[in-house]
Amino acid sequence: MSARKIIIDTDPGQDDAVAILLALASPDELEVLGITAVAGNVPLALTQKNARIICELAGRRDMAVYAGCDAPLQRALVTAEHVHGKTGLDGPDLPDPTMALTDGHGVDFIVEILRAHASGTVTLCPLGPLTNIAAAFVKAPDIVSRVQEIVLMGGAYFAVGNITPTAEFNIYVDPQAADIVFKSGAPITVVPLDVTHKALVTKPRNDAFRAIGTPVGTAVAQMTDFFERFDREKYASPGAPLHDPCVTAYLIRPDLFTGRFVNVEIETTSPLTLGMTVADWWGVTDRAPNATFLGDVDSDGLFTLLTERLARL
Ligand SMILES: [Ca+2]
Repeated sequence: MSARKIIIDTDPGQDDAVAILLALASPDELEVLGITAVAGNVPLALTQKNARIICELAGRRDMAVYAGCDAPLQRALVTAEHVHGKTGLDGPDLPDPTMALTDGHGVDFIVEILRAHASGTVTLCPLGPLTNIAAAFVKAPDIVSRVQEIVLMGGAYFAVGNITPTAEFNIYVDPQAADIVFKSGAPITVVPLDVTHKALVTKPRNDAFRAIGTPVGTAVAQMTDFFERFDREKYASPGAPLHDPCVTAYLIRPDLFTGRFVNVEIETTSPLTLGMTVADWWGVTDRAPNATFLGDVDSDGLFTLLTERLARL
Protein backbone atom coordinates (compact mmCIF):
# COMPACT_ATOMS: atom_id res chain seq x y z
CA MET A 1 0.00 0.00 0.00
CA SER A 2 1.34 3.42 -0.86
CA ALA A 3 1.67 6.12 1.76
CA ARG A 4 -1.34 8.32 2.33
CA LYS A 5 -0.85 11.90 1.12
CA ILE A 6 -1.49 14.51 3.80
CA ILE A 7 -1.24 18.25 4.39
CA ILE A 8 -0.62 19.19 8.02
CA ASP A 9 -2.29 22.48 8.96
CA THR A 10 -0.88 23.54 12.29
CA ASP A 11 -0.25 26.13 15.01
CA PRO A 12 2.83 24.72 16.83
CA GLY A 13 2.47 24.22 19.81
CA GLN A 14 4.45 21.44 21.50
CA ASP A 15 1.77 18.85 20.78
CA ASP A 16 1.61 19.96 17.14
CA ALA A 17 5.38 19.43 17.05
CA VAL A 18 5.04 15.84 18.26
CA ALA A 19 2.25 15.22 15.73
CA ILE A 20 4.47 16.50 12.90
CA LEU A 21 7.44 14.45 14.09
CA LEU A 22 5.28 11.31 14.21
CA ALA A 23 4.16 11.90 10.62
CA LEU A 24 7.70 12.56 9.38
CA ALA A 25 8.87 9.41 11.18
CA SER A 26 6.27 7.29 9.36
CA PRO A 27 7.00 7.56 5.62
CA ASP A 28 5.61 4.09 4.90
CA GLU A 29 2.15 5.24 5.97
CA LEU A 30 2.20 9.02 5.49
CA GLU A 31 3.57 11.28 2.76
CA VAL A 32 3.58 14.86 4.04
CA LEU A 33 3.00 17.04 0.96
CA GLY A 34 3.48 20.23 2.91
CA ILE A 35 2.82 22.06 6.15
CA THR A 36 0.61 25.13 6.41
CA ALA A 37 0.84 27.30 9.51
CA VAL A 38 -2.09 29.15 11.03
CA ALA A 39 -2.49 31.58 13.91
CA GLY A 40 -3.70 29.83 17.06
CA ASN A 41 -1.70 28.81 20.11
CA VAL A 42 0.59 31.74 19.32
CA PRO A 43 0.55 34.33 16.48
CA LEU A 44 1.38 33.27 12.90
CA ALA A 45 4.90 34.74 13.01
CA LEU A 46 5.71 32.15 15.67
CA THR A 47 3.69 29.18 14.37
CA GLN A 48 5.32 29.33 10.92
CA LYS A 49 8.73 29.65 12.52
CA ASN A 50 8.04 26.79 14.93
CA ALA A 51 6.92 24.56 12.07
CA ARG A 52 10.31 25.12 10.41
CA ILE A 53 12.15 24.49 13.69
CA ILE A 54 10.42 21.10 13.92
CA CYS A 55 11.21 20.19 10.30
CA GLU A 56 14.87 20.95 10.93
CA LEU A 57 14.83 18.90 14.13
CA ALA A 58 13.53 16.01 12.01
CA GLY A 59 16.25 16.57 9.39
CA ARG A 60 13.68 17.69 6.83
CA ARG A 61 14.88 21.06 5.59
CA ASP A 62 13.35 20.10 2.24
CA MET A 63 9.78 20.24 3.58
CA ALA A 64 7.48 22.92 2.14
CA VAL A 65 6.27 25.14 4.99
CA TYR A 66 3.77 27.88 4.16
CA ALA A 67 2.37 30.71 6.23
CA GLY A 68 -1.43 30.83 6.12
CA CYS A 69 -4.00 33.05 7.80
CA ASP A 70 -2.83 35.34 10.60
CA ALA A 71 -6.28 35.81 12.17
CA PRO A 72 -9.63 34.01 12.40
CA LEU A 73 -12.21 34.70 9.68
CA GLN A 74 -14.35 37.07 11.74
CA ARG A 75 -13.05 37.27 15.28
CA ALA A 76 -9.95 38.68 16.93
CA LEU A 77 -7.26 36.09 17.59
CA VAL A 78 -7.22 34.37 20.98
CA THR A 79 -3.89 32.70 21.87
CA ALA A 80 -2.73 30.25 24.53
CA GLU A 81 0.67 31.30 25.82
CA HIS A 82 -0.52 30.21 29.27
CA VAL A 83 -0.32 26.63 27.98
CA HIS A 84 2.53 26.71 25.47
CA GLY A 85 4.80 29.46 26.79
CA LYS A 86 5.85 32.68 25.09
CA THR A 87 7.33 31.03 21.97
CA GLY A 88 4.71 28.29 21.60
CA LEU A 89 7.51 25.73 21.78
CA ASP A 90 8.85 26.41 25.28
CA GLY A 91 10.69 23.54 26.92
CA PRO A 92 13.64 22.52 24.73
CA ASP A 93 16.29 24.97 23.57
CA LEU A 94 16.04 24.52 19.81
CA PRO A 95 17.94 26.71 17.32
CA ASP A 96 16.20 29.21 15.06
CA PRO A 97 15.46 27.70 11.65
CA THR A 98 17.76 28.30 8.70
CA MET A 99 15.34 26.91 6.11
CA ALA A 100 13.14 29.55 4.49
CA LEU A 101 9.39 29.72 4.38
CA THR A 102 8.07 28.58 1.02
CA ASP A 103 6.79 31.45 -1.15
CA GLY A 104 3.03 31.76 -1.44
CA HIS A 105 0.06 31.64 0.89
CA GLY A 106 -0.85 28.46 2.77
CA VAL A 107 -4.47 28.70 1.63
CA ASP A 108 -3.40 28.82 -2.03
CA PHE A 109 -1.15 25.80 -1.45
CA ILE A 110 -4.09 23.79 -0.07
CA VAL A 111 -6.20 24.76 -3.11
CA GLU A 112 -3.44 23.98 -5.61
CA ILE A 113 -2.53 20.61 -4.08
CA LEU A 114 -6.14 19.43 -4.01
CA ARG A 115 -6.60 20.45 -7.66
CA ALA A 116 -3.29 18.92 -8.74
CA HIS A 117 -3.84 15.47 -7.23
CA ALA A 118 -6.46 12.91 -8.19
CA SER A 119 -9.75 13.51 -6.41
CA GLY A 120 -9.99 11.65 -3.11
CA THR A 121 -6.24 11.16 -2.62
CA VAL A 122 -5.27 14.03 -0.29
CA THR A 123 -6.15 14.13 3.42
CA LEU A 124 -6.13 17.35 5.43
CA CYS A 125 -4.88 17.22 9.02
CA PRO A 126 -5.83 20.41 10.86
CA LEU A 127 -4.18 20.66 14.28
CA GLY A 128 -5.23 24.24 15.07
CA PRO A 129 -8.10 26.63 14.36
CA LEU A 130 -9.80 25.74 11.06
CA THR A 131 -9.19 29.16 9.46
CA ASN A 132 -6.94 28.01 6.59
CA ILE A 133 -9.19 25.09 5.66
CA ALA A 134 -12.36 27.20 5.69
CA ALA A 135 -10.66 29.99 3.73
CA ALA A 136 -9.59 27.45 1.09
CA PHE A 137 -13.13 26.04 0.86
CA VAL A 138 -14.62 29.53 0.49
CA LYS A 139 -12.05 30.57 -2.10
CA ALA A 140 -12.28 27.36 -4.13
CA PRO A 141 -15.50 25.43 -3.46
CA ASP A 142 -14.50 22.92 -6.18
CA ILE A 143 -11.83 21.44 -3.88
CA VAL A 144 -14.27 20.29 -1.19
CA SER A 145 -15.37 17.19 -3.10
CA ARG A 146 -11.72 16.37 -3.87
CA VAL A 147 -10.75 15.97 -0.19
CA GLN A 148 -10.19 12.34 0.81
CA GLU A 149 -10.80 13.07 4.49
CA ILE A 150 -10.30 15.77 7.09
CA VAL A 151 -8.88 14.35 10.33
CA LEU A 152 -8.85 17.20 12.81
CA MET A 153 -8.02 17.81 16.45
CA GLY A 154 -10.78 19.89 17.95
CA GLY A 155 -13.96 19.93 19.90
CA ALA A 156 -15.23 18.09 22.93
CA TYR A 157 -18.44 16.57 24.09
CA PHE A 158 -18.34 14.48 27.25
CA ALA A 159 -15.02 16.07 28.17
CA VAL A 160 -16.61 19.55 27.92
CA GLY A 161 -14.41 22.58 27.24
CA ASN A 162 -10.83 23.56 28.01
CA ILE A 163 -10.93 27.27 27.06
CA THR A 164 -14.53 27.92 28.15
CA PRO A 165 -16.81 25.54 30.07
CA THR A 166 -18.22 24.25 26.75
CA ALA A 167 -15.62 24.96 24.05
CA GLU A 168 -12.33 23.38 23.06
CA PHE A 169 -9.59 25.87 22.10
CA ASN A 170 -9.20 25.20 18.33
CA ILE A 171 -12.92 25.47 17.62
CA TYR A 172 -13.38 28.42 19.99
CA VAL A 173 -10.67 30.49 18.29
CA ASP A 174 -12.48 30.35 14.92
CA PRO A 175 -16.02 28.98 15.26
CA GLN A 176 -17.10 30.50 11.93
CA ALA A 177 -14.34 28.57 10.17
CA ALA A 178 -15.29 25.37 12.00
CA ASP A 179 -18.91 25.88 10.98
CA ILE A 180 -17.91 26.14 7.32
CA VAL A 181 -15.81 22.99 7.53
CA PHE A 182 -18.42 20.89 9.37
CA LYS A 183 -21.12 21.96 6.91
CA SER A 184 -18.88 21.41 3.85
CA GLY A 185 -19.86 17.82 3.16
CA ALA A 186 -16.22 16.63 3.17
CA PRO A 187 -15.64 13.40 5.13
CA ILE A 188 -14.57 14.42 8.64
CA THR A 189 -13.03 12.53 11.54
CA VAL A 190 -12.88 14.48 14.80
CA VAL A 191 -10.30 13.85 17.50
CA PRO A 192 -11.90 15.70 20.44
CA LEU A 193 -10.81 16.23 24.03
CA ASP A 194 -12.85 13.12 24.84
CA VAL A 195 -9.97 11.18 23.24
CA THR A 196 -6.98 13.37 24.02
CA HIS A 197 -7.79 13.53 27.72
CA LYS A 198 -7.19 9.76 27.71
CA ALA A 199 -3.77 10.26 26.06
CA LEU A 200 -1.91 11.42 29.14
CA VAL A 201 1.84 11.98 29.30
CA THR A 202 2.51 10.23 32.58
CA LYS A 203 5.99 10.21 34.10
CA PRO A 204 6.87 6.75 32.72
CA ARG A 205 5.75 7.80 29.23
CA ASN A 206 7.79 11.01 29.43
CA ASP A 207 10.77 8.97 30.65
CA ALA A 208 10.36 6.67 27.64
CA PHE A 209 10.67 9.64 25.26
CA ARG A 210 13.81 10.81 27.06
CA ALA A 211 15.27 7.29 27.02
CA ILE A 212 15.25 7.31 23.20
CA GLY A 213 18.45 9.25 23.71
CA THR A 214 18.41 11.18 20.43
CA PRO A 215 17.96 14.95 19.90
CA VAL A 216 14.34 14.26 18.87
CA GLY A 217 13.65 12.07 21.91
CA THR A 218 15.18 14.62 24.26
CA ALA A 219 13.28 17.54 22.69
CA VAL A 220 9.98 15.65 22.82
CA ALA A 221 10.57 14.79 26.47
CA GLN A 222 11.30 18.44 27.24
CA MET A 223 8.32 19.69 25.24
CA THR A 224 5.85 17.27 26.79
CA ASP A 225 7.26 18.05 30.21
CA PHE A 226 6.59 21.76 29.72
CA PHE A 227 3.36 21.56 27.77
CA GLU A 228 0.16 21.84 29.79
CA ARG A 229 2.20 21.40 32.93
CA PHE A 230 -0.67 22.98 34.82
CA ASP A 231 -3.01 20.26 33.66
CA ARG A 232 -2.03 17.70 36.24
CA GLU A 233 -3.53 20.09 38.77
CA LYS A 234 -6.28 21.44 36.50
CA TYR A 235 -7.69 18.00 35.77
CA ALA A 236 -6.27 16.16 38.81
CA SER A 237 -4.85 13.59 36.37
CA PRO A 238 -1.55 11.65 36.43
CA GLY A 239 -0.30 13.47 33.30
CA ALA A 240 -1.14 16.17 30.77
CA PRO A 241 -3.13 15.33 27.63
CA LEU A 242 -1.22 15.04 24.36
CA HIS A 243 -3.77 16.33 21.85
CA ASP A 244 -2.49 16.70 18.29
CA PRO A 245 -0.40 13.51 17.91
CA CYS A 246 -3.69 11.60 18.14
CA VAL A 247 -4.47 12.88 14.62
CA THR A 248 -1.35 11.51 12.95
CA ALA A 249 -1.52 8.37 15.12
CA TYR A 250 -5.09 7.79 13.93
CA LEU A 251 -3.92 7.91 10.30
CA ILE A 252 -1.22 5.33 11.04
CA ARG A 253 -3.13 3.08 13.44
CA PRO A 254 -6.92 3.73 13.23
CA ASP A 255 -7.44 0.46 15.12
CA LEU A 256 -6.26 2.22 18.30
CA PHE A 257 -9.35 4.47 18.24
CA THR A 258 -13.12 4.06 18.40
CA GLY A 259 -15.93 6.50 17.73
CA ARG A 260 -19.37 7.08 16.21
CA PHE A 261 -20.59 8.61 12.96
CA VAL A 262 -22.87 11.36 14.25
CA ASN A 263 -24.12 14.87 13.55
CA VAL A 264 -21.76 17.58 14.80
CA GLU A 265 -22.70 21.25 14.63
CA ILE A 266 -20.83 24.32 15.82
CA GLU A 267 -22.28 27.03 18.03
CA THR A 268 -21.37 30.34 16.36
CA THR A 269 -23.48 32.96 18.14
CA SER A 270 -24.22 32.22 21.79
CA PRO A 271 -21.96 34.22 24.11
CA LEU A 272 -22.34 31.46 26.68
CA THR A 273 -21.42 28.46 24.53
CA LEU A 274 -19.56 29.96 21.53
CA GLY A 275 -17.43 27.33 19.78
CA MET A 276 -19.18 24.36 21.35
CA THR A 277 -19.17 21.20 19.21
CA VAL A 278 -22.73 19.96 19.61
CA ALA A 279 -22.31 16.23 18.91
CA ASP A 280 -25.47 14.13 18.70
CA TRP A 281 -23.77 11.14 20.33
CA TRP A 282 -27.03 9.49 21.34
CA GLY A 283 -28.81 10.16 18.05
CA VAL A 284 -31.58 12.17 19.67
CA THR A 285 -32.14 14.46 16.66
CA ASP A 286 -32.93 13.79 13.02
CA ARG A 287 -29.94 15.87 11.92
CA ALA A 288 -27.88 13.97 9.37
CA PRO A 289 -24.53 12.54 10.55
CA ASN A 290 -21.59 14.50 9.11
CA ALA A 291 -18.56 13.39 11.12
CA THR A 292 -16.95 10.43 12.81
CA PHE A 293 -16.55 11.66 16.37
CA LEU A 294 -13.92 9.62 18.17
CA GLY A 295 -14.50 8.78 21.80
CA ASP A 296 -11.79 6.42 22.99
CA VAL A 297 -8.16 5.47 22.43
CA ASP A 298 -5.89 2.61 23.48
CA SER A 299 -3.49 4.98 25.20
CA ASP A 300 -0.79 2.36 25.89
CA GLY A 301 -0.84 1.45 22.21
CA LEU A 302 -0.66 5.12 21.27
CA PHE A 303 2.42 5.85 23.40
CA THR A 304 4.13 2.64 22.28
CA LEU A 305 3.63 3.75 18.68
CA LEU A 306 4.88 7.26 19.43
CA THR A 307 8.01 6.10 21.23
CA GLU A 308 8.85 3.51 18.60
CA ARG A 309 8.39 5.92 15.68
CA LEU A 310 10.11 8.96 17.23
CA ALA A 311 13.17 6.75 17.78
CA ARG A 312 13.48 6.43 13.98
CA LEU A 313 14.24 10.13 13.48
CA1 LIG B 1 -2.42 22.61 17.71
